[in-house]
Parts: sequence; C-alpha cells; structure tokens
Amino acid sequence: SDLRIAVVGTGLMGADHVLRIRDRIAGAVVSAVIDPDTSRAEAAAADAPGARCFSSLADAIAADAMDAVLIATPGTFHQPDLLAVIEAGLPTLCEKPLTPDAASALEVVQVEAAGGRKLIQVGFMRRYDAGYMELRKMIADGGMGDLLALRCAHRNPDVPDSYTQQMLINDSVVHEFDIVRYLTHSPVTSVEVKHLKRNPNNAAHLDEPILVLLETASGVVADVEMNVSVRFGYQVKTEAVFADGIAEIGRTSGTTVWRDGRFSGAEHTTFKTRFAPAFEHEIQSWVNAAKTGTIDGPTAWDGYLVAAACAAGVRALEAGERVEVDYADRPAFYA
Ligand code: ISE
Repeated sequence: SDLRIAVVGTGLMGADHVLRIRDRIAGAVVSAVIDPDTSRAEAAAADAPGARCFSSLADAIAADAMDAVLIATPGTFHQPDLLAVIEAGLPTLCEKPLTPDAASALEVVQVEAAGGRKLIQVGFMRRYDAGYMELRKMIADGGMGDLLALRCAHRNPDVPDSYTQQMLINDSVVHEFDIVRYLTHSPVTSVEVKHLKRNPNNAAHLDEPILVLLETASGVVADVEMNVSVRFGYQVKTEAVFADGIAEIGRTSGTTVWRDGRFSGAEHTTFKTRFAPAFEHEIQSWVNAAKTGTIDGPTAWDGYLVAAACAAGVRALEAGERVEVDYADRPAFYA
C-alpha cells in the first residue's frame, strides 16, 4: 500500500513537495498537510486528492493521519516537530537544516538515539544530484589524482525579506557544509569568512556576497562564493581541482540558441528546477526506505555535524576570523 505522508509547512518548499509526491513519486500519497495558515493548507490540500488539513502536527498525529512526515517549515520551527515525530515513531524527512544551531541539533540526536530507532533523514538533496554523485565517484576512484580543492559558486537571484544575514550560513552555505564532507569523506575542521565588496542590489540588512573557506581534516579546502543578489538566475557550480586535471559540475545544460549574430542559453531561476531531479531521487529513495522501516540518506547525526559547522560559520561571519569547529562525540548509535 502507498506510504501516507503528512507535509508540514505549505510554503514554497512544502507546496513543491506536495506536487512532486502527487505526480512523480511512486508508492506514496500526501494524506495530510499541516499549516496554521488555513488558507495555505487548503490550497496545498487541493493539489493532493484526499489530503486532510491540520493546523498542527500534534493534531495530525492524534488523528493517525499519516505513516511518515515531511517537514518543510523554516529551520527555526523544526525542533519541536522533530521531538514529536520521534515520540510518535514516525519516519521523517526533515528539510535542511535539521535545526539552525548545534545545541538544539545535538538534543534531537540524543533523543533519537535514546529512542533506539533511526527515524530522521535530513534533506541534503545535493547528495542526490547527478553532478555531485559523479564528482564523488571521481574523487573516490582517484583517476584524476589527488583532490586538492573545491571551488563553489552558490548564487541566488534574490532572497525573501525574511532572509537574515545569519541565513547566508545556516540556510544557504549549509548545503556546502554537508556536500563538502560527503565528497571528501572528511569533516570540516574550520571556517573563515571574507566579506566581498557589498552588492548594492541586495536588501539593506544584508552584507554580501561573502567568500567562505571550509577546511577539511583531509587538507582539502573548499571556497564558497555565497551570493544572494545576482539577479540573473539561480546558479550552483562546483569545480574540483585535482592533481591531474579539473572537473566542473553545475553548468546549465539547456539548449543553446544562435540567432542574429548572437548565441544564448537558458539559466535556472530557482533551486526548484536546478535541483528538481535531485529532489525526486531523494524523496523516492526516502519513500522506498521508509516502507522497509529504514532510512538510506543523511541522518540526524549528519544534521548535527552540519549544525556544528554552521555555528562556527556564523561566528566566523560575525567575527571576521577563522573559527575551529567544535564537535560533540558521535554516539555509538550512529556508528
Ligand atoms: C534555500 O533554503 C535552499 O535550500 C536553496 O538550495 C539555497 O540555494 C538557498 O540559498 C536557500 O535559501
């Protein structure tokens, strides 16, 4: 039978997941949408035949409205719902970040470990992107020689008014904190942030673009241009610098048009299209694993490791200096 999924949060991300589960994911249905904004919940439910609306996760749990949960609210709202799904024993895919800070993320890890069941997967969907999967294979098989550095461009056309300076790190560079460790199999050991010349196109409260240096225990350094006011579109590119060559992923592969003495190609304008295949692969894998009572992607411990690196990143952003990342010991439960 189909896995009944409750989607928590019906904003940009949640509404996109509702449509994806309805149209692209096999073996699952959206059985509930949860949002205190009733009109938004009803609009999302209208896209999912049979989905019920609830204003809180607690109400949906009490109504036994789902077999699994997809948390798609902003990171600052995640922790109470994570503790509730652990208590209820519900497999859950939690959009990144697990939580925006290390202490609350560690508490989730400790509660899940104490419960004895891995229920939480974190939505680091770049791990399911074909480009990053190929890059990880290239790094592992060594055919290009040693990996020396990763050059990352993470460019957003603009961001909503609710986007804060700290979100540059804990909502955006959060992706690089996970994927750099995933590609190199090595933890991020320190973070340094350099402010680039401020873009006058951005909101007054934002001071960006920034250049973020992630050092890994393996000695590989990744630099990330984090830029949320580029206007032209949405672009996430990574160059891997090897001893014997360079590999680049993320360049748009759309159609190139020649006309009137010029040529052009379309660029993504949102992460929804740039990473649509990755989201589909991620959600389908999560559904398939949840139906067997397991998870096969990043765990709450991966979410904590990223939260700890983000904490150092925020300190580096605000202090303008290199900050070492402090990690708690890994519970045996996540070995
Ligand atoms: C957003 O929340 C995402 O996860 C996108 O992947 C990222 O590019 C964007 O900067 C974040 O705000």
